[in-house]
Amino acid sequence: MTKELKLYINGEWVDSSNPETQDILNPANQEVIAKAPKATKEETEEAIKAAKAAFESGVWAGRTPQERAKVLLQIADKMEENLEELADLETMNNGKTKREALSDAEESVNTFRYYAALLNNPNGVTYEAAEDIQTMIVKEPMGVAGLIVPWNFPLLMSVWKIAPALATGNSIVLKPAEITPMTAVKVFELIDESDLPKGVANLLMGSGSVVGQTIAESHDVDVVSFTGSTGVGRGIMQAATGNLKKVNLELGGKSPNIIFEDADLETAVDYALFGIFMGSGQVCSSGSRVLVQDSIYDEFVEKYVARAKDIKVGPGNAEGSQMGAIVSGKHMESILEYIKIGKEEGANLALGGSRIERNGMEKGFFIEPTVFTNVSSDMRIVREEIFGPVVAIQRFKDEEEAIRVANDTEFGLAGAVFSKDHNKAMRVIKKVRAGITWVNAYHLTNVQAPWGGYKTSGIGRSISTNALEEYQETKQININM
Ligand code: TAP
Repeated sequence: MTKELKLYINGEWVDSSNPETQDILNPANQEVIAKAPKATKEETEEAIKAAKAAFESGVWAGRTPQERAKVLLQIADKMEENLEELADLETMNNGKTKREALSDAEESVNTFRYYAALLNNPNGVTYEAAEDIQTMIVKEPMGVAGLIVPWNFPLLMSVWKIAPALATGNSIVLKPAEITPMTAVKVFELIDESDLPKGVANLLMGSGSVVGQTIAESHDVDVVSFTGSTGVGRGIMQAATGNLKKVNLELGGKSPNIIFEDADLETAVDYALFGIFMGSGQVCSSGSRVLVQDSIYDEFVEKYVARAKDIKVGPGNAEGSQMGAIVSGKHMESILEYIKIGKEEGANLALGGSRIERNGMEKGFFIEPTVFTNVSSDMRIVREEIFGPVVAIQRFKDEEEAIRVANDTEFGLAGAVFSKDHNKAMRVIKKVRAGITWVNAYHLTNVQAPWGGYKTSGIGRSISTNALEEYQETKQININM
């Protein structure tokens, strides 16, 4: 039976007054797995009001850090008990492989535990400002945090926002992407079973233009944390000007992966494949531009294409699938359009390029791992974020050209360098204008390290201790002793 989802407002599961619903699909076979409500502007305002009332009452913000940590750990434990279900829901709704979904679920549990542990730390500093004057600098919650999440990591991106926002004592209103609400609903079911007071956490399903926009514009929302496209991020920043709310943006990328001739070739090929084909390339930090030094270009491409050909594409829950479905038919069409553009621009299609409609994938949204070679920096497939399993492999002559080409982009999210020469690798990675970088690796990340981008890839940082600041005010208290 198709599950009918509900909104979670002020600690209650409620139906929307809007009779229109959104079919939630499994992108591996287009089966309808649930029907989601489309919250109205009024319902969004109601959820914000509930969050504000909960904040002002002090039921959460007024609790000691240890009490808040206890609730975060409860949620983490409940998620761990439901790890398989969370991963299955993510695979079913997003299309990613079960292995990827399990890793996201485990990292989500770690994230709640990490922020619970941080609550043991001192909350500020004091110093002698002048004779008889003691100054305290303290951190305080901001109030209501609006959390807007994309469809590519529905669970992990939700938790990356929920955990630090709650840890710091805020109330929250979360909006998942319209097409991928399943794991967010499950997390809220677990939150509902925890000791989090009513009204502190609210969940709204609905469109970006209604629910998301209302959150971004609301004068009762004090901070908005958004992950998604650069275009929508710009709109959110404009909408936030009404009450000058704090804005945290995690946006798109077109990240360079620089392979020098002295790199360990097997390692470089491995990570350059993982860098783009993980999550079917629907990852903001994907290494979608691979830059390879002239002298090893042909050998690299030969090995790379041979390995990419062997990637097993299939439904995320099928045994042995290494690359899952594209999240929706609409997004699949957009990726196929970019592949067409690449061919028209004169890039060489070395592998893939088509939708897969065989071996049980007839009804799903699957695209072959796609490799373009002999590309140049002016091509749209090199400049624009495709957000799919499409990689462009470019040549460079020397270190100077590698850095110039790597930074020739409006984005600055991620980047990597492959070389056995430690000094060279460090010299180059420091010049890559991006917030998340690797040397001789790709995509490895952990909750302790701040996540976010330079240039149009965003403002602020997620996870790590940096994320606490995104949800906090800073106050000085000067005491005349
Ligand atoms: P978007 O279309 O930007 O959607 C992201 C979220 O914003 C969704 O919940 C969406 O709701 C909502 N939204 C849409 N219009 C809005 C508006 N006017 N006001 C407020 N909210 C609005 O992105 P996407 O297609 O879901 O995700 C793909 C993009 O996100 C890629 O460009 C990718 O690079 C980026 N991304 C970046 C990161 C990081 S960490 N930097 C992580 C993941 C994704 P609906 O679903 O209802 O439209």
